[in-house]
Order: sequence, then structure tokens, then C-alpha cells
Amino acid sequence: MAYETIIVEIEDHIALVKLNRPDAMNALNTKLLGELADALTAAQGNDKVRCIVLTGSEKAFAAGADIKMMSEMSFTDVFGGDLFATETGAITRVRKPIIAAVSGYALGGGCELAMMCDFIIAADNAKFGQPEINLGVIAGIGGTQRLTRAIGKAKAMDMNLTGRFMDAEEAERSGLVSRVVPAKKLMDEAMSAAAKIAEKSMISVMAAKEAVNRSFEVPLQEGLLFERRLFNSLFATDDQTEGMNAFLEKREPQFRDR
Ligand code: CO8
Repeated sequence: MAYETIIVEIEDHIALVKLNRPDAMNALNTKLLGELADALTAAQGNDKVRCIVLTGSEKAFAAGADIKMMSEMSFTDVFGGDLFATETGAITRVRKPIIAAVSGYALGGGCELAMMCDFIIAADNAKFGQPEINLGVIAGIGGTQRLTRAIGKAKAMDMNLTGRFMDAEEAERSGLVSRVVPAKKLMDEAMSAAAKIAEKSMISVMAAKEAVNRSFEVPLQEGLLFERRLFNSLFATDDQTEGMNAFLEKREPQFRDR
């Protein structure tokens, strides 16, 4: 399918999805998020895809929800239409891993979109923020929830109440991003992380993603039980036998996703 606001390339089992609204710093509108949800859902259903990398431009991952679009909306529009709920729901239902490769601004909905991914690799020029407070609103797709879980109350409050930006170094120190690399190396780093993941058994990759995400939803004992049962169930797969045999035979495993 041809998209207008994103570019999708699939190569070597990795779907590279690039946000592409250069005139608006990749601001998120209904069209872009709809296309993104569609592309990620298609990647989930495509057997050739084993990992997804989501990125923007060098200058901006995404500078937030489209302020021009929102300025023309009423309460009835956003509440009645449940703005972005369907699209973000679809994005967070993708079971294959999604790495956010962030260069430049990841602000408002842009920071929230990056946090919907499984982990964030940041360029050293990345800037994160929840500046919605400057517009007379607040974060609406995870900036008060996922950010708080990622970096704790003190910094999340600071970001949400002052609207200040956090640079890549502080974002890594705070636990928002997993790695920081020089801007020129961002895509190499993200693609090689994706390639590493693509080598694994998809069954255990999806199980690991599901188990980590479960930790945000349930009490510890429930989460531990969920993890243990998933671990147990992986012993029903050929890939568990192959993975352990390959280790003992000192060779690379040949996973077959079953
Ligand atoms: N929406 C629309 N257009 C944007 C946005 C945006 N969020 N950000 C930048 N642009 C546009 C600018 O209007 C400008 O367009 P033009 O050239 O036509 O005037 C172009 O991109 C370039 O921007 P600047 O000239 O401002 O570039 P600078 O380098 O001077 O500044 C900044 C870059 C700092 C990124 C600046 O553009 C900025 O502050 N942008 C807005 C950031 C922001 O406030 N983001 C939060 C938006 S609100 C939000 O995300 C809510 C999400 C939750 C939705 C919940 C639904 C339930």
C-alpha cells in the first residue's frame, strides 16, 4: 500500500518505518497515525518481518501532535471522536518488537509515540519533552503515564509541568532511552539491534515483549507467575530444543519459529 505520510522499507527481515511530514517536523495527525497503525499491523502479519524500526528525520522524530489540526477541533471532536485512541491502540497491540530510533525533537505526542515502542535508541542530538502545558493542555497519549513509569515521578512532573526538554544524555541517565549514539551512527545502531533481534526465535521474542509489558499492568506476584508460565510453555517449542542443543554442540542455533 502506498502511504503519504510515512515510508516503509522491508529488507533483511526488518521493517524500517520512517515518519515523513518534513514540512511539519513529522507532526502527528490522524492521517499519519492511521497510516502508521496500518503499516505496523501489516508488519505484524508479514512473516518476512521479524523486527520493526520506527524513525523520523535527522531534525525531528516527531514534534508532537499537529497543533494546526488540533486548533480547529472542539471538545466534541476530540472526545466524541476519541482522538488518536484507535490508532494508538493498534500500534500498542503489535506483538513484534519495535525499536524507536530518535534523532532531533521527540516532543509531546512524538515523545509518547517513541515510548509506545519497545525501546528507544537516541542520537546525541535528541531532545525529549512534554510541552503540551505551554498550549493549555496536557499530554494525552502516555506522557503522564508511560513517562512516569520510565523516569519516575520527580522528572516526569518536572517535564509535564515546566514543559522543558531533556537532552539525550539526561534521557539515558533517567532510563527513558536504552542507548545514545552519535547522530551519524543512529540508523546503523538501530538496524544492527534489529538484526540481532531478528536472529532469535520469534516465539521467544514475542513472549519476552509480552512478559516485560505485563510488568506494567499487574502486581509483582502475578507478573512473576505470568513470566514463569510463559517460560514453561516455551519448552513446548522446537526452538527451545534447538537453542539448547546448539549451545551444547557449540554451534549457532537455527530457529524456525515453532
Ligand atoms: N504541529 C504542527 N506543526 C508543527 C509542529 C506541531 N507539533 N511542530 C512544528 N511544526 C511546524 C511549524 O509550525 C513550522 O511550520 P511552518 O514552517 O509552516 O511555520 C515547521 O514545523 C518548523 O517548525 P519551527 O519553525 O517552529 O522550527 P524550530 O526549529 O524553530 O522549532 C520546535 C522546533 C522546538 C520543535 C518547535 O516547532 C515547537 O516547539 N513545536 C511544537 C512542539 C509542541 O508543542 N509539541 C506538543 C504538541 S501537543 C501534543 O503533542 C499532544 C499529544 C497528545 C494528543 C492526545 C490525543 C488524545
